[in-house]
Amino acid sequence: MKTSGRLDGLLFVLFFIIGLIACIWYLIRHDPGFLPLASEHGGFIDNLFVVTLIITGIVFILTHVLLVFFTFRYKGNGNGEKAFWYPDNKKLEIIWTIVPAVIIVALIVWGQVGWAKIFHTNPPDDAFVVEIVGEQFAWNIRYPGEDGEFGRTNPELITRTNPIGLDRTDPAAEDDIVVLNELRVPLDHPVLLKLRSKDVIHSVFLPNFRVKMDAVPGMTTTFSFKPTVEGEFDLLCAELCGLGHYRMRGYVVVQPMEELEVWLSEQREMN
Ligand SMILES: [Cu+2]
Repeated sequence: MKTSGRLDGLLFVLFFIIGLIACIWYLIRHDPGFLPLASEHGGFIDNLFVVTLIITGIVFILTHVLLVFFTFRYKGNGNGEKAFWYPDNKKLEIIWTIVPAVIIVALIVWGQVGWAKIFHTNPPDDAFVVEIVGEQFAWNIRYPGEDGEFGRTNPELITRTNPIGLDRTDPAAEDDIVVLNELRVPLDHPVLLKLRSKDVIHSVFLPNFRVKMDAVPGMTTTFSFKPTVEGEFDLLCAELCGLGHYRMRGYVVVQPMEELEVWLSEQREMN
């Protein structure tokens, strides 16, 4: 069995090198980048992802190169060698504990500070407010209308034509506009999303805007962001919410406020 140890080692090195090349080739072929960015805060999230990927990538490659090197360098030759007993090295252990700890804490603090800015900062009073009510398997999008106020809803009033159970006897509900799967938001203007769900947990996912937030039955969750690119984008559900989850898909239209107001008044006439 003299040669088998050597063969195993060579196979391992070969496996490692082929695997590494395959990973790099895959990354180059399939653009690992994010979808085009269309929101103000998204740049921070992208940077955080990229920096984390670079740091963990360097550590990944370094540790694996060392792993292969040591296995190869100190392999047995079948001559009955005894392993060298190396119980501990305080200095080395302190270094490899403190260095990763500092890097990880720095990443976490950076992430937390940025996230607090995105999530725990109150949106301005003139933010464009939209309500999204998830259901299996669609998004009901409600605009508050001219009064800027959402009217009362009542689950008992839910019908095919009144998917969120809007109580039209409430004066605030009179000008509310409810559309299906069509989220329109103004360009370069803060948007506040109010999310609810009629049945199970859904997750509002706007990949281009780096927005993802659960819509939970019985409560209202929020997310505010500022769209910075005009166009049409995806509105997806990121929570496996049932058999039709895959088709729970809407779209987002970002357009200048004036155009959006024209569209809203058209919808008001139809509603
Ligand atoms: Cu869903």
